[in-house]
Amino acid sequence: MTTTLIKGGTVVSATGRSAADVLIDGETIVALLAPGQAEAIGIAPVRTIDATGKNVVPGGVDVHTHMELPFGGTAASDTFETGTTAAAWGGVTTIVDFAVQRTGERVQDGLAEWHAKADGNCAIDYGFHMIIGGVDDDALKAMTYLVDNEGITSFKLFMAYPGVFYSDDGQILRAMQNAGESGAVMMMHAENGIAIDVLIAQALARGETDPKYHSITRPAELEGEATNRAIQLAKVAGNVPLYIVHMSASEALRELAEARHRGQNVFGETCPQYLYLSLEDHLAQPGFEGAKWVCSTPLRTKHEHHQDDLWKGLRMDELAVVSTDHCPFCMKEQKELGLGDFSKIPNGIGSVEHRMELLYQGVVDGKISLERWVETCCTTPARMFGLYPAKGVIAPGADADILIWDPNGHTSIGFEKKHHMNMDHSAWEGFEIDGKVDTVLSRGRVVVENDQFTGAKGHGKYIKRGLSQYLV
Ligand code: DUC
Ligand code: ZN
Ligand code: ZN
Repeated sequence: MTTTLIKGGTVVSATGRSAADVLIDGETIVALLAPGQAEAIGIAPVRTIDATGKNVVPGGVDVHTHMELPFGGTAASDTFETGTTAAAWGGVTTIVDFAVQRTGERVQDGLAEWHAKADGNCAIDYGFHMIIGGVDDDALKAMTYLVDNEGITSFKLFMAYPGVFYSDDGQILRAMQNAGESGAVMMMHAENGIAIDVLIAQALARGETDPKYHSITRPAELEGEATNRAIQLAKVAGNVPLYIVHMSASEALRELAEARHRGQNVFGETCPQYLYLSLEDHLAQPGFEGAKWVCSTPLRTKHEHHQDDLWKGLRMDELAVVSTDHCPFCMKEQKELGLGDFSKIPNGIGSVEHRMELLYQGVVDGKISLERWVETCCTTPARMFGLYPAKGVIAPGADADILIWDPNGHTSIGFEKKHHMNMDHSAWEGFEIDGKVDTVLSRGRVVVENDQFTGAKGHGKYIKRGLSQYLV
């Protein structure tokens, strides 16, 4: 077995920080030692990594990615190989991607398709949630089977995208009741897609075709309304655990916070794009540029304090998790499908590489604490989705998934700067981060060091997840 000692750093967890050396045996963390103790008790590691002046944190856990997702007549441009490699570059050591059951298809076939895409191709560990695009008796049975046998313990439904992924309220209720019985978490894309489709048709009829209309036709009220409806349905289904994905609007956050204060078992996730980007500064850029930032839920206006509310929600634990909803598309031949019609622009932004960096800037800017950075990006996502304590924590027995973060380093994000996702642009062009990914370990293997990727496709293993640790 190879022993590695990460020496001299500050180990940061969700609850505090301390000077400690981390001893790794093979793929596993075996001890946290007082500084210098390893030498004192005669441990001679094969490899020593000097982390002096650096933060030693759990590897990032991004529980919302879409590698190779077929969408809008094309497919997300990152493969499992390119996407997980980019994730590693960004200090992420686990992703949970969404396998898809399309309407009319068998759940197991959708899952098999995702395994075939990912198997042997991932640079870091991965799990799957399952999108249920057609809730019926067979799908409900399959959901229970997946929880019991396949390590898939969370299911995403859509209140948006009628005719594609959409579930009606009856289907949602049935799926939630099923999840209540099997112990699964229901994940919800909460936007009123039926009303949105009316607004889209009306906008196009008026000749409003630019990318900015993507946000204008998906108003914050319709995110708030759908969020409330999902919360009420989950309550009626028996206080089933509900996780609202990619929250962008104050209206929706208010519904979430009220339900949490009432004691309901509901959790929220936001993404870096909603914390930093806006309708005016990004989506409404001249010409077709704004297509880079077409995603759903959409970027919101900067004049209605959505971003401030989301940061506050993160501080106050109204929002539990930051993920990326990584769903990259190139401008050429992909986003371009929507030239002259914003509703045909494939929805998605590529961010899997930058979440740890962007949220760390929130620490520097005083928006969240260092510990909350670890909690929202590593520990809570791992606990929420049954990956803990193997993932999301630096503790004896945990997988040696570790990010050594240099708070004195600097990262310039941009297509010609730091950018490893399979895209022809960066949605984060020009972002400057006061900190830097220094070294990344995935199950004891160094996968990034000295600005080099040293991992390999096939190193990443499929993880059968357990039940959420937030069930009550
Ligand atoms: N939102 C996106 O932006 N892309 C993929 C699916 C989704 O819900
Ligand atoms: Zn979604
Ligand atoms: Zn998504």
